[in-house]
Amino acid sequence: MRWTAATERRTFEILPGGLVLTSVTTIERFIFDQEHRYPEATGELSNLLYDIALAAKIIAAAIRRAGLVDVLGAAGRRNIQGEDQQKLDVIANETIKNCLNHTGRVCVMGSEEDEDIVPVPPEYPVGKYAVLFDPLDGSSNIDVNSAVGTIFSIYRRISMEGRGTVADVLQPGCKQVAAGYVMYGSSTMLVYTTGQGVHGFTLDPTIGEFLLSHPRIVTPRVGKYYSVNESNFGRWDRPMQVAVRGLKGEVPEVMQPKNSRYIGSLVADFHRNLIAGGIFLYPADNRNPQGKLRLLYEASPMAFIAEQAEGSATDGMNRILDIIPRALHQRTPLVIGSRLDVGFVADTIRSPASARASGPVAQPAL
Ligand code: AHM
Ligand code: MG
Repeated sequence: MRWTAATERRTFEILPGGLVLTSVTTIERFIFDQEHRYPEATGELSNLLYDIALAAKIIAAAIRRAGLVDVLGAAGRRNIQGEDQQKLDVIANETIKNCLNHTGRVCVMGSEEDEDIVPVPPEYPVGKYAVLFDPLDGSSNIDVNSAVGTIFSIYRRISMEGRGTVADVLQPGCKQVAAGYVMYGSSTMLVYTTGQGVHGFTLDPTIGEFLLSHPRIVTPRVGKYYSVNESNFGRWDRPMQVAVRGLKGEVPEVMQPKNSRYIGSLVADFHRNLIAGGIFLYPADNRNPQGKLRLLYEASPMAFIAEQAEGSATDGMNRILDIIPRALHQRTPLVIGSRLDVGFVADTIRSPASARASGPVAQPAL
């Protein structure tokens, strides 16, 4: 007996030997179909996204074998942030640069792991896009086999010709033409937006392709989770403390109490909240007065994805996508996720009553 079930994403056939997948939507086909809705599209952005997907597959393969080959641990050098680079940070960074630098689609790159902008080598042609990335975010999780991710952000160049310049990467997030992340978790997922909704793909390791698994992701308006490093509670200003106490249930008539979930890996924390609903916070504190996370290759791409999924993102005062960057490695406070939850935190920290509020300023005893 043969039976066929077609869904938007794939076609199955039940044959006497079992279920067989006979048609799927690969990331290549999906990107191609989306871009070809626009007659003026040249296909360059599609190909650039596909280059990034290729880099993601190479990085995923390295991570999968991390415990078996000598790629765990420190690389013995520090990046621009003064952080010890892990070997996989270096591998991921080189992989992405090598996948992008020769294609003629990119004019300049910027990476968390490189102090200055990364030019396209002189022997290769340049193209119209500037790409920023955090090659392996949350890399402190690598050695304990927890989820890590790659984050990327794409702008159209603003310089007129030649190799790209720093001005091409210092653009506000609202100018992004695409952004996304790859999560190397229990499965590898690539989630991206080009401003036409957010779409997720899961890497099928048996065929080595990203297949459409989460079309048109919309995040719940109110979430179940809040994600923040609460060991910093005593270092936040009082309005932020009041806001987080509100998320925990101190004002149940205004804010539904939430569960806490924090991995310490932005991609994984953000992804869980995107799907299940929730809010991620990395506020400024008295050790990191500008916050910890980087605007251009962490906050802005995630903010573009959040807004496209009907969520929102703020630094507490400003929409993340409106911030004009001044430096490649600029930091920003970040509050991102379900729209009403982000609104609650923004309203609370702007409220004069929060600055006057009583209650513990230091971390409450458990
Ligand atoms: P990284 O870019 O050096 O990996 O740091 C960014 C990571 C984020 O993934 C995560 O949200 C945050 O740092 C966790 O910081 P903390 O350990 O202070 O909670
Ligand atoms: Mg990072």
